[in-house]
Amino acid sequence: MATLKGPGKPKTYDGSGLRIGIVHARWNATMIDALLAGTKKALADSGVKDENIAIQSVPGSYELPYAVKQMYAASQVQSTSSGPISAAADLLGSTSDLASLAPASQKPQPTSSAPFDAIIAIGVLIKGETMHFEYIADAVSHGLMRVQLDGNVPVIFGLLTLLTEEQGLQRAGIAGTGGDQGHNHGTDWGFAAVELGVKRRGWV
Ligand code: DLZ
Repeated sequence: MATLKGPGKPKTYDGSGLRIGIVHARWNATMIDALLAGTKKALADSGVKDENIAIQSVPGSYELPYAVKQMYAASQVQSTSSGPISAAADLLGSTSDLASLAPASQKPQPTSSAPFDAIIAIGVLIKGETMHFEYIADAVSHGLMRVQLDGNVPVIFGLLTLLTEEQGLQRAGIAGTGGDQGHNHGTDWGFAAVELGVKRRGWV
């Protein structure tokens, strides 16, 4: 049955030749972890190779636009240099990936040396008692849009802007309203990244 909301039944795109970047904030870690898992599952289901997914973390959502911009720039440098070391990880310092602690020679190497085909920015903002939420939500939304248009790279908007924690649990697929699990929006973001990454290589 067709649903009113959401992107509809995902058409399958072949992500096996794509390189995808993910930057996630660490605030509201329970939801972030679930959203990240949903995103990675959709990428894997689309055929994106594990070694062609680079993951970085930043403290909070406010840092997402800058991190996406730097990560993409680093992947462009990497694609024009012969060095196998992850330029993105070097630039930002990976915090979320144990593999980054390994010497460069032991790190999983990407099978593609092209710049990222799409980058997914993931954050969870929960409204508090001040105007903080409004300022950050607005700044991050505009910042991410700017990065994708100025940088000419698809940036997937994985920012949940929530009025309550319950809304986040539903949207992270942790706990729904009717005793169900809700819907993990991370899967939508993963599929969106693959679709845009594939289409970016040829719109007509
Ligand atoms: C400071 C702050 C607050 C109050 N709430 C959130 C939040 O709900 N989600 C989130 O991702 N980040 C939050 N932050 C942190 C800011 O995004 C940012 O990391 C700091 O202000 C430092 O720039």
